[in-house]
Amino acid sequence: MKAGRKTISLIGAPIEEGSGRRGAAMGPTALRIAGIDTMLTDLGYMVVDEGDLRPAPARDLANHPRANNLQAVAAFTRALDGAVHEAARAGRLPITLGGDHALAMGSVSGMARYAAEVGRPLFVLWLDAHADFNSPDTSPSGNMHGMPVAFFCGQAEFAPILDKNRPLVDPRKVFQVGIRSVDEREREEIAEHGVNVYDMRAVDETGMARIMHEILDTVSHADGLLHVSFDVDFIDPEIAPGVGTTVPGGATFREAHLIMEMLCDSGLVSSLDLVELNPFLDDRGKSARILVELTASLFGRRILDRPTRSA
Ligand code: 4U7
Ligand code: MN
Ligand code: MN
Ligand code: MN
Repeated sequence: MKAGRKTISLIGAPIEEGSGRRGAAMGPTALRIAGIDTMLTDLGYMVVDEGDLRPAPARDLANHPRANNLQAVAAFTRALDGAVHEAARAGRLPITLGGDHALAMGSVSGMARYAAEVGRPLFVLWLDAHADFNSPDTSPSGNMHGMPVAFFCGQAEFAPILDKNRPLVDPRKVFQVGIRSVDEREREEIAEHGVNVYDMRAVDETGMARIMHEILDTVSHADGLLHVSFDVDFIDPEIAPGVGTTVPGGATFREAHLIMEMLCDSGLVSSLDLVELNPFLDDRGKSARILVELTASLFGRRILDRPTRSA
């Protein structure tokens, strides 16, 4: 990522139907207003803004009593699976601008297909307060933004949203960091399937640097691709309030930046989701701006490169 002039695709996914409330559909617009494209251009990247996705209507699917708005979620999943796969195949690095976290059903599935084609294992770094490993069977809410990890690991095959024979992600190649809210049955599923969870206690006890070294070493030794899925609620809500599912005790500003800086140095990141931003709940664009700042660190901005500005 550091070398050369890499091209980045910005893919807007204005989905909010996975979240059970309104507002996340304004996320892509807020990220653009916060300057995500010019920030990347200033860092030397070629940026192709593909605009907002048009969902591919999924009228073939019946409604599901325990998977709210299944048709709408499936429509975005299908469109995003295609768009992300296409961008990666064309040699561009896809950044999906969300949109609620159900969109990771599509973005990660698209990358899993790409990884299978190039013969490299796909790893997922899941930065979130939640594990998002529910299925319609286990979910207390029925909201699909709590199900994407189970979906791309093949553990939530309740409707033909994507091809059953698509490449799945091995749950042992999923690393979750920042976790502090897991449902009872979700907890059992995670343990059963071997998802790697670094909860907030692990962050406190071990420290973010050591955790990230461990994860990056594993990906690097396997010559893997690394998809990063960043849920705003990973950060403490006092810092980033623009999100519908706040959980206290989240990552600090510096912990989040350190992750991004270490990811940048690793050169392993193949794709990124920025999700769950709800501008309707935000405080004067604060959370959108933080997401753009964090993305800048991921793509090479250094503290010592930054102009000093007054607030
Ligand atoms: B997010 C929840 F019950 N687990 O399934 C559920 F607590 O993408 C929350 O991480 C899911 O923000 C949160 O509804 C989904 C709930
Ligand atoms: Mn999430
Ligand atoms: Mn979350
Ligand atoms: Mn299971």
